Amino acid sequence: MAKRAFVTGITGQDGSYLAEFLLDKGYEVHGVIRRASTFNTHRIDHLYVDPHVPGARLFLHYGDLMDGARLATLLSAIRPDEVYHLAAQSHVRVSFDEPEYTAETTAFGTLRLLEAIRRIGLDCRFYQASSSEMFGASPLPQSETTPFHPRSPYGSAKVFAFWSACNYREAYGQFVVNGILFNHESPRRGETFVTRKITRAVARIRAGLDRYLYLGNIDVVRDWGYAPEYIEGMWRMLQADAPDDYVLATGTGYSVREFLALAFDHVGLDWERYVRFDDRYVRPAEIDALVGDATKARTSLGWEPQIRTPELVNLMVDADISALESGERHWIDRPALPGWSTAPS
Ligand code: NAP
Ligand code: G4F
Repeated sequence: MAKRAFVTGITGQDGSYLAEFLLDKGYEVHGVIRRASTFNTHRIDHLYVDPHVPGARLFLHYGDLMDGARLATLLSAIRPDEVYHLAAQSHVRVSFDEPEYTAETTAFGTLRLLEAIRRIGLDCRFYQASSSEMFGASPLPQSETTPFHPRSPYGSAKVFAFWSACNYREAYGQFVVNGILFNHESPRRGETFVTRKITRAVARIRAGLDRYLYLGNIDVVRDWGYAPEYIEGMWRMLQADAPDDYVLATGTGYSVREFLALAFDHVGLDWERYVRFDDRYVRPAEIDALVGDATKARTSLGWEPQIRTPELVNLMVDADISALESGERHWIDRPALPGWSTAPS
């Protein structure tokens, strides 16, 4: 019997790579999508097969983190072996504008799922998408034993979700893991996160379509890895003998300023001529630096990222240039990783 996975946030960056990964592994994949007046499935359209076609293994269901009854109905009907909970209001700057909505989705959304699983009596493994944002102002490098000091409504909501996950593991014996992931990026990254905003702007400025790129604080440091490698880490956490919490990170930090230099250098441009400051992108509270220590994931799960920030920058700039030149998004955009086939069927 194929394993059955339930994925929230399947239309996001991570959800789309995870769906590819699980389909490649032979899973039946059930994804939750939000009803919208426009199509929001562009990241997974290349994976979709009409469910009436024999052998289809990707199924999409309408649902929302705000609607606990719907989540319970879906879980009860699908009865997955593994739940990957990736959906969230995931933008830190937006969480300052919409703190209540962020808490409702990013914090209580996790609780709704955990409680639904408990009430149904479902025997499944649960992955919680925890975040390095929870460490906030804590000293570097940050590991599983570093105390949390969140600096945004998003970070606080993720701390609530983290402890809810631990609590359901301890109280009810559920197989629940927290993946504490540092920033991971790709050509599928949302266009308003800083890496993609930069690589997309490089492609447009190079083509003469834009003159300037407007940014906020460019002195902050982040540990940027390559999203498909982190997806494999999530899966490995759920295959372990016992549930636990793990940091995934590259262990290297670069400032936004350094990211800018790498990205513009890649096309032979001087970033200082094109970048302007706009205080609209400055946050009421900032995290100066996040750099992770993923020793536990390496020793316990055998997880080790291969792609570091400079290579990531190049692949993202190249993807944005090629998307602009062809007028198309390229969703089958990842180099082959060990154990992955090169293209989903
Ligand atoms: P993303 O691209 O922003 O995707 C978020 C997903 O959540 C989308 O599918 C979105 O649906 C869905 N979603 C948002 N609100 C929802 C709601 N109310 N009900 C149902 N679905 C909803 O995020 P990502 O980068 O893939 O990240 C995946 C998860 O990992 C998130 O929980 C994020 O907080 C966490 N995380 C990410 C990073 C990172 O660096 N990428 C690091 C640590 C943790 P739509 O497509 O309809 O908007
Ligand atoms: O790309 P960002 O918006 O990512 P941030 O805030 O680190 O959050 C991302 O990573 C977290 C993991 O640590 C995830 F949990 C979260 O869901 C998300 O995926 O901003 C990175 C840095 C920030 O310090 C920000 O202030 O870049 C700085 N920045 C400077 N100018 C900007 C901009 N960020 C954005 N988005 N846009 C700017 O114009």
